[in-house]
Amino acid sequence: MNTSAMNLTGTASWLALVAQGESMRSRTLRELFAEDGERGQRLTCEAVGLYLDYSKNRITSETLRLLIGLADECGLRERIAAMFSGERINITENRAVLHVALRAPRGSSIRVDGKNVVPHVHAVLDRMTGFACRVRGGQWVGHTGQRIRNVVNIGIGGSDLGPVMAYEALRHYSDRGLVFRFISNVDGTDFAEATHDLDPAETVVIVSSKTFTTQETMTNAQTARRWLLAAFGGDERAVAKHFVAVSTNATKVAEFGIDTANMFEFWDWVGGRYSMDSAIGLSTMLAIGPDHFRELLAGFHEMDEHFRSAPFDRNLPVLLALLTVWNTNFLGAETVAVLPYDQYLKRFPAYLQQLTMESNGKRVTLAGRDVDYATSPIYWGEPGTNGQHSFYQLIHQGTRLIPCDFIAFVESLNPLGPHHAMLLANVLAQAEALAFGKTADEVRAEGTAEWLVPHRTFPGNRPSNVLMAQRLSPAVLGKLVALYEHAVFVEGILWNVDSFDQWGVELGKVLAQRILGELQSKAAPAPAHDSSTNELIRRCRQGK
Ligand code: G6Q
Repeated sequence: MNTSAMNLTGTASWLALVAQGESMRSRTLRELFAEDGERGQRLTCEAVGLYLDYSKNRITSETLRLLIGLADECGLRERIAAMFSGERINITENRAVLHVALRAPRGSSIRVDGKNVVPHVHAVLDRMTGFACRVRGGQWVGHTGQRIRNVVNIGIGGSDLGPVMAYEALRHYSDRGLVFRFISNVDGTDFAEATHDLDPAETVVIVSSKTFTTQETMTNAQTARRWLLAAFGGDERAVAKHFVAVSTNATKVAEFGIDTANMFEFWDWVGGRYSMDSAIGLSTMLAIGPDHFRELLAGFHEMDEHFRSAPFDRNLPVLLALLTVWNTNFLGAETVAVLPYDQYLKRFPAYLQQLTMESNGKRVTLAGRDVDYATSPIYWGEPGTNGQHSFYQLIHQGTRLIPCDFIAFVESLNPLGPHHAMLLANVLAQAEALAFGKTADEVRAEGTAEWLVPHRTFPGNRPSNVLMAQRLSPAVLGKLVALYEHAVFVEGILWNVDSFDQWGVELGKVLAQRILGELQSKAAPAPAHDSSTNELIRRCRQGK
C-alpha cells in the first residue's frame, strides 16, 4: 500500500517506467502502428457504454503492464475498497469520501461511522423530487401567486461548476418553459446581468452552499434577498416562497431567514467538487426533471460499479489515470487538453479544471513530505471544432507535448443536415493528425517550395485519447463525470496526495478579508503590506 513511508520514485515499477520512458521517447506512433496492425482495436476499452481508444498514446503493452504494476505497488485495489467502505481517506479534514453513496440505489448500504447513509440520500432525493415536481407543475407559486418561471442558483466552486456544466450538457432534456441563471462571482456584474430581465415574483432562488459561510455566495444571497424584498415592499414573508437552500449547515440557513423545511441537505462526506449529484444538483433536477435526474445518478452508479470491480487493464478510470501519470511523469507533459466535440459539453473543461486541479494540485504527500515528482497536470480546453481555429496550432506544431482527451458522440441530439458528419470527421482527423503528422518528405512530395517545407511539416507523435458514446444522455453524462472523478482518485493514490482537501484556497481568502477592511475603512490605513500591495490599495482607495 502507498503509505506515508513509501517512496514512490524508488519503487521497482517507477524505476522500470523511467527506463521505459527513455526508450519510448525515441519511438513514434507511426512505427508503433506499423508494427501492430491491430493496435487500434487492441489498445481500447469498452464498458458501460463508453468506448476509450487509447491506442494513440506513446505506449506499448509493456508500458501498460508496468503502469498497472505501479498501481498494484501503490495498493490501489485496497484504496478503492477503503473509499467505498467509508474510511476517512480525506486525512487532513478527517472525513470519509463517499460521493459514490449519492448514487447508490435505494435499498443498498454504505456505512459512515457504522450508520447506513443510503436511506438519508434517498430521503433527500425524494424531497427534491417533490419540490421539483411542484415548481415544474406550477403548484409552487411565488408570494403573489404567480407561477415560477425563473430559477437562479447562487453558489461558487463546487456549488456552481457542476450545476452549470450539467445544465448546459443536458439542455436538450430541459424544460424550456423555465429560465435558469447561475450566479457565482462576487463581482456585482454577475448578479446584475443574471437578474436584470427577471421578474422577482416569478423567480425562485436556490442558495447552494455546503458551509453557508462562503463570502461570494452569502453576499450574492443577501443581494438577492434585497432584490426580492424590494419587489414586495419589504414583506419578509416572501422569502419562504422564493428562497430555498442546499447546505449541510441548518443553523446558518435558518439565520439567513430560509425556513429549514425548504432546505435540502447533504453531508460532510461529500466534497464540494464531488457534489453535483447531491442536493447541489437541485437546479439540474428542476431543469431536466426527476426521472432524468435519476437516470443521471444511475449512469454515475454504473461507472462506480465498473470502477470497483473491473480488472485494471479493462478499467476505464484506471486506464485514463495511468495514461495521465505516464504522460505527466514519464514523458514530461505538463497539461491535458479536454476537447469535447459536442456544444452541449462547452462547460465540461471548466468543470474538470476544478475536479482535477483542486484535487491533485498538491505538493506534499499524505505524510506531509515534499513530492519529488510532478502531480496534477494543468487541465484546459474548449469544444471542437472552435478550438481548431484557435489554439490547436500550438498542439500540432508548438514545442510542448499536450496530451488531448477528445470526447465525441456517434449520434447528434440535433441532427441537422451534414453538421454531425462534419463534426465527427473533424475529431477523428485531429486525433489522426496529432498522432501521425506529416513528414517533410510528404510535404515536399506535394510540390511545396523548399523554404516552406519546415513550416508545413507536422512532427506528429502527439498523444491523445478518444472517448466515444452513442449519444449524450443524462446517464452518459453521469458515466463521464464518474469516469473522471475516479481517474482523479487513482492519480491521487499513485501520487500519494490528499485529493479531497483544498488548503491552497485559504491564504487568499484570509488576505482578502484583511484588505477589504482596509479598502472600506474611513481613515487611510497605515501601510501594512509589501510596497506593491500598499500602492495598489492606495490606488483603489483614491477613487472612493
Ligand atoms: C470544492 C471546494 C470549493 C467549494 C466552494 C463553495 O471542492 O470545496 O470549490 O465548493 O468554496 O463552498 P460552499 O459550498 O461551502 O459555499
